[in-house]
Amino acid sequence: MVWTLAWVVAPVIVDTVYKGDTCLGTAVHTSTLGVPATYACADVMFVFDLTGSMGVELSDAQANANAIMDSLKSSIADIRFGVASHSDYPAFYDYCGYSATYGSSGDFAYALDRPLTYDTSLVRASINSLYIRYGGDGPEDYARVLWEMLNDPSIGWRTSCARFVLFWLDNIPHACDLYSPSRPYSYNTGVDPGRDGIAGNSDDILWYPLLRDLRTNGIKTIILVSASYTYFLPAWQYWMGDTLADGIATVRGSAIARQIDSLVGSTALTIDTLRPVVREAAYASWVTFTPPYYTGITLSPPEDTFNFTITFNVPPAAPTGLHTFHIDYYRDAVLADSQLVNLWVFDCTLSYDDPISIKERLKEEGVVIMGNVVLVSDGQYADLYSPDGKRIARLKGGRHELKGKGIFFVRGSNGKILKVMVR
Ligand SMILES: [Ca+2]
Ligand SMILES: [Ca+2]
Repeated sequence: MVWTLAWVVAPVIVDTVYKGDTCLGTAVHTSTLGVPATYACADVMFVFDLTGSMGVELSDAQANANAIMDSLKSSIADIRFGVASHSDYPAFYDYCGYSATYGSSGDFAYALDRPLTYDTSLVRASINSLYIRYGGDGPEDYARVLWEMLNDPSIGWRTSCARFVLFWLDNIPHACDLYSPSRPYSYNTGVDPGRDGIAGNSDDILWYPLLRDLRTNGIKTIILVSASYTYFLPAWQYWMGDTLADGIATVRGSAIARQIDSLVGSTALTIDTLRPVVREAAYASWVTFTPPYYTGITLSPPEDTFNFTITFNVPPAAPTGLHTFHIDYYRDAVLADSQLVNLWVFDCTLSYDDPISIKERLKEEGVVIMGNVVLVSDGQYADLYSPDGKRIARLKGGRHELKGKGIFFVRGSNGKILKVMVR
């Protein structure tokens, strides 16, 4: 893959491990990860509240859509944009201590107007096609819209690029847990009934768990609060602090492009967690990372490096032979880079590296190794591998000379694997 948000110095680890307790059952490596304080790659969703009070903000965003996209493109080489919009559920609700008509006919809870694309003319056309609806009561279904950013597969987020939601709005969300006297900015705004539109069942959306999920899924949410409703700005800054993103009062006119570019760029300096993960679950217990992750990172431009000590500990029951798996490095839930691991596992036999012992043992299996010469019995064969697991040759009955110094692996026709060092 192309390195984007971080890169490992050594993309391939090769080692051998003798399984079991009496032999050395571990191998230790150090992995260095370089993390730039900029984004090479990003997906950006523009999201618009289309309720009645948003007319000025929408026309301003429509007039400046090209400038906003051009400015972000100048900062991030590989960037795609998409569009979503909403007003509110077109229904009356009476639940968790609040009752109101949320929206009327013509209102809607969520629409994906344009999945993520490189084609900025399509994105601009989608933004220009939006028009103002109604929205009923003051609060709107922002929780539902942000929930869809996590759950609508048609958006098309890439796994290895930074993810942004830029949300133009001017009010506060419906959510039963928004009324929480133990927290600041407690409001009683009723239920967000979720996709089924029915209050009081399991798909209702809660606000604070949603913020946590946005954070753990690496979706950075930047709220552009209408310049006419800035008294909601402190609440949004408090809430979005939970997602490691921000809320800001919208600047009207062409300056909005620079404002957004600056906000997006500044988020590249902070990382919630930088974490290695073994991709293949079956190998997760073989690998220990020290530290397990880094957290609360503030990068110093242009980049910082982070080291992980990787310990491979092979269980006694592991099959002998070559084991191939991957270590993925995640920068706030975005796959930043990967490492290929080729681990050769041997039976736990003391003095296995002793050439005489190897010779005796191999002799039983139809293969004899003497220095750089491999003798294979008639009717038998042995496969010769390089340390990274590539099969170099199949050695049939007869005498074979290994060319070049280094480590080779020989797999006999009975499946036994032995390490050969040619000096
Ligand atoms: Ca409403
Ligand atoms: Ca529901």
